[in-house]
Amino acid sequence: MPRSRCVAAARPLLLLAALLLAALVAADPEPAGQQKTAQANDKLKIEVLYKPEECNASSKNGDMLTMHYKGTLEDGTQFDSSHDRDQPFTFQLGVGQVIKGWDQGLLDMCVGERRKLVIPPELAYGDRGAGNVIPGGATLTFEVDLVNIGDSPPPVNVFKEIDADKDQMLSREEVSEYLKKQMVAADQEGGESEEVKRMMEDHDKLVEEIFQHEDKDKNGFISHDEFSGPKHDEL
Ligand SMILES: [Ca+2]
Ligand SMILES: [Ca+2]
Repeated sequence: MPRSRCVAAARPLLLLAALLLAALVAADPEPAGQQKTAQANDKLKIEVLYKPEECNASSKNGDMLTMHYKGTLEDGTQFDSSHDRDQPFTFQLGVGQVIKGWDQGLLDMCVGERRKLVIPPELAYGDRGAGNVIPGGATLTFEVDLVNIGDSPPPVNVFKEIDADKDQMLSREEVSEYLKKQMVAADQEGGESEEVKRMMEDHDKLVEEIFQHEDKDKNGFISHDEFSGPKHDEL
C-alpha cells in the first residue's frame, strides 16, 4: 500500500508516455480518410490462470491497479518483467495510460487473480513496435497478477492542461511547452532521467509525430474532438 504514493509521483511521465504511445501506436501509414476495414481478426485472448475463492471487489475503469507482470514475444523472448525489477507497476485502468490490451484485458479482475493475456498488435504497439524490444506487428503475451486495487485519483484532463490559452485547440507551441514541462518535472524526480534525456533530444520529432497522428484534418491544431488522450473531467 505505501508504494502507491511514490508511483503517483511518476504519473506525469506515464501520462506523457500514454499520449506518445497513442500517437505512435495508432499512427496510420495510409492517407487520412482511408479507413482500415477488417479491424483485427485477431482478438484479445484472456485466460484466467488462477482465481481466488474470496473476491470482495473486482477491477473497474478508473481504479488504480497494482500489477506484477511478465511480457513475452511469440518466440518466448521476455521483453519486460516487473518481477525482475522486484517492483510492481501501478496505473489507472481504462484511461489510456497503458496499451489497449491491458485496459480491456484487466477488467473485472480480483485481487490475487492471475491471467494470461494474448494481445494482438492492434491492441498493443501496432505496426511500429516500441523501442528496440518490441518489433512491429508483434503479438504480446502477458502473465499478470493483480496485487492491489486502489482508489481512483481525481481525473486528469490532459487536454485542458495543454491548452494554455483555453481556445479549445492545441497548437504546436502548446504541445511543445507541455512536453518540455513534463520532461523537466520527470527529470527532477530523477530515476528515469536517461529516458527523459532521450525524449528531450527527440522533442521536435515528438511534436511532429503527435501532430501527424492527432491533427486529423491537418489544420495545424489539435481540436478537443481530435485529441485522443485524457480530456474529460470525469471518467
Ligand atoms: Ca490553445
Ligand atoms: Ca485539427
